[in-house]
Amino acid sequence: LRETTAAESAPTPAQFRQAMLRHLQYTVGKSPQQASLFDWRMALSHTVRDYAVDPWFSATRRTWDEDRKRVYYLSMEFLIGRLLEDQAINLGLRDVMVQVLAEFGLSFDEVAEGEPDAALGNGGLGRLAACYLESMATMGCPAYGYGLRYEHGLFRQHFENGRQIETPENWLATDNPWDFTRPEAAYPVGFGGELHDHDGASIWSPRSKVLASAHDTPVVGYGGQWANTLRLWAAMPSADLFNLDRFNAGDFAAASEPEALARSLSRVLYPNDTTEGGKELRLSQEYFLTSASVQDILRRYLAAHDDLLKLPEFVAIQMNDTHPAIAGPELIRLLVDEHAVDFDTAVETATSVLGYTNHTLLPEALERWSVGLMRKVLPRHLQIIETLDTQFIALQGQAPNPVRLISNDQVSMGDLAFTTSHKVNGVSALHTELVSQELFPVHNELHPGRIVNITNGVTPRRWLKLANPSLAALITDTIGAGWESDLERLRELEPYAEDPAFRDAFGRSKRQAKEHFTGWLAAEHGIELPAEALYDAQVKRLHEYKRQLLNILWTIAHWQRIKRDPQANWVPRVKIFGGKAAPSYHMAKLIIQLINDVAEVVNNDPETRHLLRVVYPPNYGVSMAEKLIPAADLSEQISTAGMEASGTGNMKFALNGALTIGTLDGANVEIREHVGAENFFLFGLTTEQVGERRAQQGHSRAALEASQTLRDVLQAIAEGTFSPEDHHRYDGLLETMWNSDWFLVASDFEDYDRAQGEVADCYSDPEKWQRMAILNIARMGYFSSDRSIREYMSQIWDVESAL
Ligand code: DL6
Repeated sequence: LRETTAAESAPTPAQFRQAMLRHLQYTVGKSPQQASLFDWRMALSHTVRDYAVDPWFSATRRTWDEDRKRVYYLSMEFLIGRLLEDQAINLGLRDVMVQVLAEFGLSFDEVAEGEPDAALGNGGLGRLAACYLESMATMGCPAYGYGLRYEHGLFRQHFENGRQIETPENWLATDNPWDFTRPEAAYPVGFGGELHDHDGASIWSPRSKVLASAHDTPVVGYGGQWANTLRLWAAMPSADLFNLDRFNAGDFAAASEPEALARSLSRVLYPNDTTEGGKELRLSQEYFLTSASVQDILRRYLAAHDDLLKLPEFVAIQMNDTHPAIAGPELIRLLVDEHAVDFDTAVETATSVLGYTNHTLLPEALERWSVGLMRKVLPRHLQIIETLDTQFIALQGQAPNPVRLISNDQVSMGDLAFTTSHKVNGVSALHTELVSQELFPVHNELHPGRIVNITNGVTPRRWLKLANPSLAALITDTIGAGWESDLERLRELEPYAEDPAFRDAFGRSKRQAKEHFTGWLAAEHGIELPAEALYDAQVKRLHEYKRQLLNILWTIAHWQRIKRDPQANWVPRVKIFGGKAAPSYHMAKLIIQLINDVAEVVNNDPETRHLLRVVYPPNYGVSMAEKLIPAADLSEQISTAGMEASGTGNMKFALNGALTIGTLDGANVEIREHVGAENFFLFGLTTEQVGERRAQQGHSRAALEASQTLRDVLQAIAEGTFSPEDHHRYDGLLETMWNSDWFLVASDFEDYDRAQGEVADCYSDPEKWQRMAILNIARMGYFSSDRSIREYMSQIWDVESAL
């Protein structure tokens, strides 16, 4: 039905052409003869955006008219990538757009390639937020995404002598055609200052105020029936921030100081996804996002209602990790200080409205702010947290060592988020289990049922239909259209795993995806790759727990084996790596350098280069992923069990017909259950075994002593085989391998090697491989973000679809 609707309202090529030429002339100010690719992209984007406005208006109008409950998704990160093709697909405009451009001798790919990625996120958490926004619009869930409009998104990465170098990203350097600026939606956000007591009430007088100003992007659902808003806040210097007296006295720098501070709030995305840096600025950014959003939410609610106690009937706020966890105290503050609600009622109301998604168990990523910093930046909020802490301790009765929101002079944002939420969710079944048992056991006992699991998902529009047009076309030809918004329908492909003609067609589509990727790789990076090899990919942020190290050590072992017996029947492999390391994460950067050093040696070895290549295209991001993931045969999901909360790359690869080699970690567990254990290459210690192994003294040395293969690898590194100019480059890394190995690379190496052997055997039997790949695709329907959003709507937000 939705597709029919989009198709019915889709313009004819002549109408689209006219609309685009109009924008070219009147918005961009160019004629077709003078227009550059940039000009065409601007005209095209404005044209597509126009078609988004009608569903956007009608969705907004209906939500007001029907007085619907709205969802507000607060996230410090939205890793959106490019929007042009995504919006065009959802509006049913892709074909007409491609056709009209061709009439002007333009290729859509060429025009689209100029669009910068909106890289307002670090990795999984931010990309998940982008998938969820798109799915909320597709499901007709009235929603706003709230984030920050960073001037500089995630840094650009390039390599110099194999080392990661970071430079600023500049996505707003040219016009952003998707933005609607809303100067009228602006809120003051206060920082610092003093508390005064007035008749027993606390009055906060902030030291400075910064204006948050809204920029809106319509997010259209698939089929174009519904659209929501992504509202990003930019920090604006307001008139009262500028010190005219100082300026007049000639002290220009001091006069602009508050203005500079304001600007820095939305200037950069923190490039760490595990540790926080620049503490004061980071906390201020989090509060800036949260306060502006909560003020906006209350303003919208009060425009149609007057009873603030009914807020939970009309408002659901989801906190994406602890980054916006100050939302609880902020909402309580606004209710108590500005709307005269009593404290306990305010707490109850806030808790009924808020939900918290936990995305990590890593202690270094669980935010804690020092009490001193909190007092300096947010004194009134600290006071509220202290009261919440007292209440929480009381709730624990006579417990000798109660859990506290404030301990060791630090505020634990995870504990705060938990106590101010009516639901807390983990992002995969295993992760949720660990959240309940290990992270929040006391909370869980006090509030049984508050913790729920909602396994992550990915949007099939971007990650299959857009990214992999040849496979998407094959699926539509085979089972008909409609799977895009009903992904369980992929099950209908199952019988085709036995059909030789379908398997051949699948093989051709994979080859096309490989050619698309390698064509881009050659044009962009001058790297040529053989198309017939097994493409074995690990793309994700660099982190020790994700174990890119295990992968590259195995690659060295594989190279050594080929060299020992070059005539054996080797399966040609391309090892593909992609991902960025946090700039201050030394070990992760060293692993990047090792991968690049190994690539240098292996790729230049005439004896092996037809059998093994290592490639690491720099600056991995959403648009590279869209080309790379469809081309992969093998997906590396090899984290130490118990450490990856879910993963979503694992879902994108399997949905595109890559087989997974992986541990029982995060959503791998559920992927394996869905696709079938026989269609998944499992290896490694389980979460429980990881705990036991770590407790064993000398486990790293013992594991190395048991593996001649791994010792040979480490020996080659130690001898400087990959760093002839600096034999000591990897001393630190080798020392870790021998003496600590917290991430159990050595312990899992032999089993990983066995599983990689199975991969090679299986790939040598194309019929078998293709059958397994097709069954993976057919059984991945569960991992659509539409399913995740349906679960959030029913289990957490209590909101109905408007469709
Ligand atoms: O839930 C999205 C994504 C998971 O798939 C990854 O497993 C997890 O590592 C990631 N978590 C973060 C945590 N950052 N912080 N804080 O990015 O979330």
